[in-house]
Amino acid sequence: MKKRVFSGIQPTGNIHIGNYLAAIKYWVASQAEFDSIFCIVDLHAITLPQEPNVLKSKIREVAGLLFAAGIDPKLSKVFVQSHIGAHAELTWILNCFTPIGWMQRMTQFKQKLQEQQEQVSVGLFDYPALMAADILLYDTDLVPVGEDQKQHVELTRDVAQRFNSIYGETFKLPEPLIPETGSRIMGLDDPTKKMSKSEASSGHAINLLDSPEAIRAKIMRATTDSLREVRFDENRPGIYNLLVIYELFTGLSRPDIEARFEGKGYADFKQELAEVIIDNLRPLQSRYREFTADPTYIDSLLAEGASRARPLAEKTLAIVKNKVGLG
Ligand code: ATP
Ligand code: LTN
Repeated sequence: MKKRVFSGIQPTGNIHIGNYLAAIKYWVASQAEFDSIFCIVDLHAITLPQEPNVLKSKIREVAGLLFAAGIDPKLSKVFVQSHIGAHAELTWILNCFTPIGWMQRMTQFKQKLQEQQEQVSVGLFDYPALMAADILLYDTDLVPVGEDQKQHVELTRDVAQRFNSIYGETFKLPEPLIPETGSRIMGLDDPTKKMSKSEASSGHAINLLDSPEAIRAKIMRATTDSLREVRFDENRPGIYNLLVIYELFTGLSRPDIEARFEGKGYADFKQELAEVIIDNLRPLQSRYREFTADPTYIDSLLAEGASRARPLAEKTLAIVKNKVGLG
């Protein structure tokens, strides 16, 4: 039996190289080894205000990007979260087994609370319970995510354990799968902040659909320091972040990379980094154009993904409802 992998991505903003290098790339690489399910989490997206038409088109865009990046719709199940009602239903049940204190400790919530000017919804607070439902519905073994999601996967384990201790073995306990390098790609304009889809500044992130000109401009403008040496040093977050991006796209070792730029300055390195990113994204961008030429094609792949995932989710939900005494 293959291990089950489950992960999710929000259809908000523009998918960036942080999402790609820490998550999507691994989803693609491990598809044959694992039984993989990937969810476009539109219910998570509406925890913050979204423009309805933009949200709808982003769902297709993210799906197109996943397929273009190499997710094979035959090998993996790819679907939209709101297409399977069991996600919202299990969330409600888990809510009733999750102490408020556990949720109040979530660092992502605390951070968003500070950033949001408008009123923060109950949905945003409850975000981790919905994520727990996503994961637990599918008897997930492994959850490949970036570092920022580790605490949410740990909460999922805690909720599952609590439910199991009351009702007997019901949920499998999932493990987060976080890459050693690149699990936290930083913003180009501010290397002390994680690269994020919701950051408005135009020089912040390299998006998977960025043009070569945009990529060159963003990399050349990326914040570094006043030193000159191109060397992996975590105390120099700007150049370190760019070097990690170079390392992940080229697959070269750190000593080889440092030797290659020995005696050269940041400008030389940045020019080469920009070309490396452009070359790596080019095939993905052209496959994206092919996939999205007919939007009904993406819709049909997503409908098929949901129809393959739904029976798994409904089976778990029925077991849970029965244990709790519902219906
Ligand atoms: P936002 O920052 O707007 O909340 P996001 O960029 O975190 O959005 P998600 O859809 O929430 O995007 O994340 C998809 C995947 O990408 C998750 O596994 C997440 O951990 C990972 N990820 C997001 N940002 C980074 C980053 N800067 N470095 C590495 N991985 C990241
Ligand atoms: N919260 C995640 C997206 C997400 C997810 C999941 C990831 C929703 N449900 C289940 C892994 C497993 C994020 O990336 N911000």
